[in-house]
Amino acid sequence: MWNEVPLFPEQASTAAPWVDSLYLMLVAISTIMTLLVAGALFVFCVKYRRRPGHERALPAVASTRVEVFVMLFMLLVFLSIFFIGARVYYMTNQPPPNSMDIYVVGKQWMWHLQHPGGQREINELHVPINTPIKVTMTSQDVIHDFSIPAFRVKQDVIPGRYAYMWFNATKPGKYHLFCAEYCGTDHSQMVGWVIAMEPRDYQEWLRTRSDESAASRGRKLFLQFQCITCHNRESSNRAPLLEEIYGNRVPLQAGTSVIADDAYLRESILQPKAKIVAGYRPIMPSYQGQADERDILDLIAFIRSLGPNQTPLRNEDSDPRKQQGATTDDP
Ligand code: HEC
Ligand SMILES: [Cu+2]
Repeated sequence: MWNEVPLFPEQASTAAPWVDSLYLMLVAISTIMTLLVAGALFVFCVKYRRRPGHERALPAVASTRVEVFVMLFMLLVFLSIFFIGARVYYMTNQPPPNSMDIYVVGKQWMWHLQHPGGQREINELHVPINTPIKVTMTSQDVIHDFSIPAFRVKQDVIPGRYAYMWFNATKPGKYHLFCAEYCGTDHSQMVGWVIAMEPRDYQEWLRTRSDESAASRGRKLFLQFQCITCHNRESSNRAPLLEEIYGNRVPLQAGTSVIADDAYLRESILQPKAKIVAGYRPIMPSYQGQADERDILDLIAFIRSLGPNQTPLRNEDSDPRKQQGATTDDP
C-alpha cells in the first residue's frame, strides 16, 4: 500500500504494519483534534462576532453533561494510544525464544556482523525471511544506532554493554541499513544493506562462506590470552571451569547469583572483579584493552560451546608464535 508513497519505506517485517498503523493512528488523531479545535475557533469567531445588537459577551453557560462527555471521550482516545502503543512496544521488544542469533559490533564507521556459524560480514547482513532474528549489539567506541527502516526497527548501540533487538523479515529483498546516531566525521558512510532471502537461499549463501566458526576462533583466543592457565581441569580450585555455564545460574560470593548470559560473560572478562564467583579469589586480570568487542563475542561463543570435558588441555599448544592467524582480521 505504501509503495506509491515515497515517505514510507517498504513494509518488510512482521512489525512494520503494526508500527505504521500506530503511527497512522497518531497522525489521524492529531489531525482530527487540530481540525476540531481550529474549526470551532473559526465558526465561533464568525457566529459570535461583535456586531450591532451584540456588543457585549453573553454570560457563559456551563453544561456538566457536555464537559463530562468530552473529558471521558478524550480519556478513552488517549488511553487507547497508550494501550496500542504498549502492545506494539512489547511486541517489538521481546524476541521470541526460538530466534536465530546475529551479533553486531558497531565502530567508527562500519558495522561488523556475525552469523551463528561464525560467518562475518561488513556493512551487509544476509538473513532468512520468516525467521525471527535476535540481534545482540555493542559498540567499540561511541554510540551508534542500528536501524533498518523497512523492518521498522532501530536501536541505540552503546559502548560497554549489549543492546538487543529482533525482527522477522517477511519479503525477500535488499533493504537499507543505517547508523541513525551521529557518530563522527564519516557517520554518513556508516550505511549498508540487509539482504533478506528465502531460507533455502540463505543456507546456500552460508555454505559459500568458509569462515572459521566463532567458537573455534574463541578457542584460539582462549589459549592465546592464557585464560587456560587458570581455567583448566587441574587447577579448577583456582578458577572455575567454564564448561556448561552459559545460560545457567552462577552463585556469587556476595551471596546472590546471576544467570551466565552474554552480558555477564562480557563483564567477567572485562571487569572480573565486578562479580566474584562464590568460592574463588578475585585473581583474574581484566582483559580491557586487550580483547576487543569481536574477540569477546568469539570468547563467549567458545564458552557457550563448551560441553563437559571440553576445556582444552593446559599444555595444549598455546604459544602465540605458533598460533598463526589466531586474530586474523576481516578478509
Ligand atoms: C589468573 C587466573 C585467571 C585468568 C588468566 C583468567 N581467569 Fe577467568 N576467572 C578466574 C577466577 C579466579 C575466576 C572466579 C572469580 C571471579 O569471578 O573473578 C574467574 C572467572 C571467570 C568467569 C566467570 C565464571 C563463572 O563461573 O561465572 C569467566 C567467564 C572467565 N573467568 C573467563 C575468562 C576468560 C575468557 C579468560 C581469558 C581471556 C580468563 N577468564 C582468564 C581466573 C582467571
Ligand atoms: Cu555510527
